[in-house]
Amino acid sequence: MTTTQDLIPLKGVKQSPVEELFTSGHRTCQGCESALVMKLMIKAAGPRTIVLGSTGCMYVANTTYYSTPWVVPWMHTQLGSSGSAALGTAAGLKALMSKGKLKDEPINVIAFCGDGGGADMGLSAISATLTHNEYNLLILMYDNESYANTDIQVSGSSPWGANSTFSPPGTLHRIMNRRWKKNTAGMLAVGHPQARYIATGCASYATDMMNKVRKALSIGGPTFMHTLDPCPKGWDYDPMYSHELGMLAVQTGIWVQYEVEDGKVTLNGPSKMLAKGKKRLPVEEYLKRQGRFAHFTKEDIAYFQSQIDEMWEKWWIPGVIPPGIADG
Ligand SMILES: Cc1ncc(C[n+]2csc(CCOP(=O)(O)OP(=O)(O)O)c2C)c(N)n1
Ligand code: SF4
Ligand SMILES: [Mg+2]
Repeated sequence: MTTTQDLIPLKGVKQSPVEELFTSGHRTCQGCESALVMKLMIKAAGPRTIVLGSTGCMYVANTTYYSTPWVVPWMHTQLGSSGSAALGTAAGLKALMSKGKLKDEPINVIAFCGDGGGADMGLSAISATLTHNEYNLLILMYDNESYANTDIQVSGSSPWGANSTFSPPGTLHRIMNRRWKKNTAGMLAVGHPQARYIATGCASYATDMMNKVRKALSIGGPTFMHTLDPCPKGWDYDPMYSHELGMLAVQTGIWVQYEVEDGKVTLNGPSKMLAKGKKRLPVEEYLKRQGRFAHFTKEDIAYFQSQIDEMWEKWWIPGVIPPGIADG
């Protein structure tokens, strides 16, 4: 395996590099947390990085004709192809270096995808890539919980009951999306024992997120990260509350922060405190702040809360391994 960069962990936000590699020139919505994920991701990775991105808001709004915020080399790839694009690029670099056609140095390869592109359409390519442990790369799935770029259609990562253009509440059926959010990072961690690093993050906890990017790129082999990104347009709230909503997602226990390193699971930050017994905030605190849940009745909120309670009280590992897997 080729070597990786040794990206040291940041002790705090003050230690983060000043250099901006995702700058002006993008046209994402005001308050877009996915854009913040891009900014933090490349800040953590540094200039010797190639970024690949599948179709979605972070491609379309970031590469409007003749304008781009990317300072590093960047390439678009098809909606379901973040896995294959990352693998092909890492393999290409390795071949060029071994033939002496490119200077032999560690270059980070990051491919990002949205939840539509990663949790749904490109899942098989990501899975295949996570089995090729001879290549170094990171696939980062930024999850705004919808197919946002095509006007907020429901995805396998959308929350139960959320209003979307494909699941609008009606008089006959108030809850149109009856599927529970897919457990993408957990599924990939359990299914790919040779992948050395799989983690979840949220840009509201910037240092934690950046350190996870650094660890994913330094550890070697194919790695995966899943971030939860508040999206003012799709979630229907004032853009000034993005940061707060990310924190609420973690503090209510809806979103669990963890990393799986060489098969060992560790819960991080507030999620670790919740696992140790700190009181979770009521889920309603998070739901009532977003227009996509405005049609929820008291019963709907109670149902949502019961599912989160079950995840924290009955799952083998909250947010990662559901109950029943080892029963019997
Ligand atoms: C194969 C294919 N099908 C459909 C589309 C249309 N399309 C472009 S972006 C997009 C939404 C992608 O959603 P997601 O991956 O969650 O990224 P987001 O837009 O939310 O950032 C869709 C359906 C496409 N580009 N390619
Ligand atoms: S729709 Fe959501 S994800 Fe897309 S640019 Fe706007 S805030 Fe960002
Ligand atoms: Mg999306």
